[in-house]
Amino acid sequence: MFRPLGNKLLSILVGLVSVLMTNAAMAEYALNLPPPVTSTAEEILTLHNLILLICLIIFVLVFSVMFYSMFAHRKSKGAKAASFHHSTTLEIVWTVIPVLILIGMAVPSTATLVRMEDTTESDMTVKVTGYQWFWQYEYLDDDVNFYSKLSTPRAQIEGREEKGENYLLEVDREVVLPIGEKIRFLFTAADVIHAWWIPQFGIKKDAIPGYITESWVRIDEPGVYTGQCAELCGKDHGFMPIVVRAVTQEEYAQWVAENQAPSDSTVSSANQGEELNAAASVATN
Ligand SMILES: [Cu+2]
Repeated sequence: MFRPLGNKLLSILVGLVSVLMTNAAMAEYALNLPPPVTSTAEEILTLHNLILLICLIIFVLVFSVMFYSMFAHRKSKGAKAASFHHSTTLEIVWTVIPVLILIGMAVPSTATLVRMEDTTESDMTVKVTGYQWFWQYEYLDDDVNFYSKLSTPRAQIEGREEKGENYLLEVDREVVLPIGEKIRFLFTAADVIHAWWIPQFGIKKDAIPGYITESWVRIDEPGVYTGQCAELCGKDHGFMPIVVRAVTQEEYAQWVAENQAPSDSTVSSANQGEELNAAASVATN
């Protein structure tokens, strides 16, 4: 009676496994976090692994005891339930052990959080403003200022053309940053709340109108890193990607020279930069 159902289940399972095992599917799904390229992202990955391991150990211990108890003390073997009501020792044990585990998790997590918030002694500052639905980048020390918008062709989005390799993760102007420098970001928004998120940097920070939030990175490896707005900000929320190109310091200096604003606007944006720096230090104090 159960044979046909069993066979059906088996074939569904085999089908699922074979779909998951194809190279195309394997390429799209990754089990772990993306490879970290900053010390913050590295620490987050380490924490993630550590806490997952602690959870796994607890899971195995609790379920082993549970299944063993259910099997060894089953009714058919004549097991009788104990009838005690109160055990101070037991209550202390099952309170103290979880507290110790939580402290063990809180100490490294707090240390990482504190390091993530420490934007002091940065080498340069970039102000990021979120708009519906693009980003503005102002390099406050280097007088570079531009907007960065999605460059995926409309035809790909509407399905009239085949989707490209970097579909929805490509922009007209990339954010160029030097490796090895401590880069401080100031985030704000001009309309609604957005969030600047690059998984490989370990940064996800809200950009809030009328308010400035801060973060920082020190990128280890040259490369192109992508991210997206991570705060539902309206109909094109999924169409305001972030693309950062991390380059050597020499290449960065060259890029700055090529992209610096013409001298007539230098004064106004320099003043703006100072005001923002002052505003940010007020916000953090
Ligand atoms: Cu947004």
